[in-house]
Amino acid sequence: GSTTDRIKILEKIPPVANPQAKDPAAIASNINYHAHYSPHFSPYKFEPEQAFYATAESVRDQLIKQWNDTYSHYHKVNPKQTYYLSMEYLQGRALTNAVGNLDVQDAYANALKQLGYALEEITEQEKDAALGNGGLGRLASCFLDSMATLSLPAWGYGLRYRYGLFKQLMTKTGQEEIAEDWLEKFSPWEIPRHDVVFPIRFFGQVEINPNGSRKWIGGEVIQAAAYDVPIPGYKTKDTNSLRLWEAKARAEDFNLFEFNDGKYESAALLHSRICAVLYPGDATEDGKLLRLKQQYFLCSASLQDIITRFKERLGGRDKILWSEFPSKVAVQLNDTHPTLSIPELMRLLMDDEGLGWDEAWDITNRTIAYTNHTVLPEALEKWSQTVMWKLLPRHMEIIEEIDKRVRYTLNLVNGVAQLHSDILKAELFSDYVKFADNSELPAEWESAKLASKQQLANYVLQVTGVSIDPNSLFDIQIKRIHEYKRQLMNIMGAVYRYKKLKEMSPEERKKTTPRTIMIGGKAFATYTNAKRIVKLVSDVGAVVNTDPEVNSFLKIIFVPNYNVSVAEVLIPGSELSQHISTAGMEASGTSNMKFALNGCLIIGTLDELMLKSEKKLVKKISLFLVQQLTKFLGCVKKESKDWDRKKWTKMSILSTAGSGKFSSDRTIGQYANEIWKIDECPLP
Ligand code: NBY
Repeated sequence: GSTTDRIKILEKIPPVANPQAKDPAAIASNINYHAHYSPHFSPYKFEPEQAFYATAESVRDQLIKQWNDTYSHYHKVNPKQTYYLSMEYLQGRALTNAVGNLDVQDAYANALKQLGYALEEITEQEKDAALGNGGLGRLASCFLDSMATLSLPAWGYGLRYRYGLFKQLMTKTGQEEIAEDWLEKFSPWEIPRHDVVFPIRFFGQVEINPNGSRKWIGGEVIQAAAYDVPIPGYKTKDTNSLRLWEAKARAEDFNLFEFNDGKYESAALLHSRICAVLYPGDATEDGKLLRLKQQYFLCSASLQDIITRFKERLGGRDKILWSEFPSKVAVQLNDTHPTLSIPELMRLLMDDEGLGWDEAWDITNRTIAYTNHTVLPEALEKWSQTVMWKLLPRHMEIIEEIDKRVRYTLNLVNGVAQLHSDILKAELFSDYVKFADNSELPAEWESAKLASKQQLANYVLQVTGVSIDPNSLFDIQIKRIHEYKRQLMNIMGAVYRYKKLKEMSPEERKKTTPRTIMIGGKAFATYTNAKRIVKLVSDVGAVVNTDPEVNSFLKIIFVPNYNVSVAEVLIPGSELSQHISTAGMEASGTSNMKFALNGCLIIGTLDELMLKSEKKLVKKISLFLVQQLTKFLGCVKKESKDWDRKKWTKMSILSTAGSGKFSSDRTIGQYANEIWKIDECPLP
């Protein structure tokens, strides 16, 4: 319909607030209510963008009650609660997830239809919240979903970056980065909590009180302000929170005299930039001081908030029993980035609450756990002592003391993979084999896969202009571009395939399985080799895809701007995916699990080095390439010879059936039992 048509429809539907609307007509009125009474745009506009915001606000209405109820319930029951601290969350889009979890998908689709829109057209309007880089950030977001789904009292804490991970634009010269302005208009999902503000100090010095206790004073103070994002669970009313901190300067911290004097870079203004941009991760060279400030900002704000809540929930008891703290609070650190939480909790307990070292250390030890995500030494963060002493003098005292006392007794560190996994045991599969051979399932399975491949083909056409054949084999590699992840080997394999096809006679070519190879991922902006790989893939594609002799047998696509919502189109449409990192380099990988769950077969590196639990890491990736390429091509050849639809379908069904273990619900259930020791706390 046209703009005027839609305005006419709106005029016929009374705008009604009704936040609990369930039937389509009432929901349409509620959407109209938001279009009218929470206006963010000029009146009489109801283009897809305005319709998205009005719909999202209507869905948020549905969430608010259960969100508030969940919070009050936790407050009343006062269960042990987990706090997941992460510098990164790759949330993607929230609308589809919210209507799905609220079980109002059909009602909203119907309501929007009455308003002249398809739900898909509206959900497409939402910008991805890309407050993360890759696997580590997406894992954090999956964990939040699972914590809510399992009715666990568990919140996330992160930073409200103004600009998330850059948007990848493909030009003639390869990748170009442009800022991803996810907050350009506003996010309908965040609620500023104007009552939740904590001071965060940087620099300054340590003062020794007459009684010998120490206090950190001076320096610069900035405010951390809370923004909450609702995290609805699947098939539950429990709605948890992701609390994102924003840096703010108070009027009294802002030196107007200096500013009038032409000193526009006043400390307060500089500080308010702490949350300006997500550290683009991965290669870890620069922006060190800002990054350290960001990390401390997250740790300090979150811990002050946690301690405040701990006190509030004691219900007016005036004596605080600090020994109870670890039975009310579990803190999980997502990799090294938030590890300043350890000295910060020590500082808060000793300097602000007056506890002694031993008691503070015992509490800290029993409260905080840490997950490691990498075996690459260069990805572990290091700070110079000079910088640390300058920025965080009191923390350095505490860190040195910890180092002196406990250097050899660290506990509670877990990784992200179970190496000796036994899930591939034949017995486990035996039950499923019956279904895989069942006469109806394979046909249904294939048609579902074909429908997803068709959607993926439409998407590829839309973003690259290249049309691909949904009946060809879809072979996909999507992840951050990194030498150790070996996209280079994959594209070399594709070149080899192309050369082989060129050598064949037309009859021979017809016997091969037509294949579409898709590679997508962002390269760190200053990582030259990674950017050259991106360019190579797109250049090889340009040659192959326009070669009339072979292009009905092989297409090579660089999928631009790989992110969560692009993954949601790519993964369901995949039949084969590449997980070919150099042995010993990948902590676990996570998209491999999503591919397997979606019935995709995966080619993976047999990590013999890790299996033999050898400590030596493979250092020189380039030396590997030729030798590994031969092996890789051997594997590729075997897999194309084996390619027969019936066999693929059976393997695909078995792959999905056998991958239940890789649900993040299982992971979080295990974290809850084994590490956090928290119980579910569902709304009655
Ligand atoms: O975490 C990934 C690992 O590479 C992958 O093997 C694992 O499965 C996944 C989940 O556990 N790590 C990852 O995504 N790391 C980063 O994105 C990252 C971000 C920032 C920095 C370093 C790494 N940094 O130094 O700032």
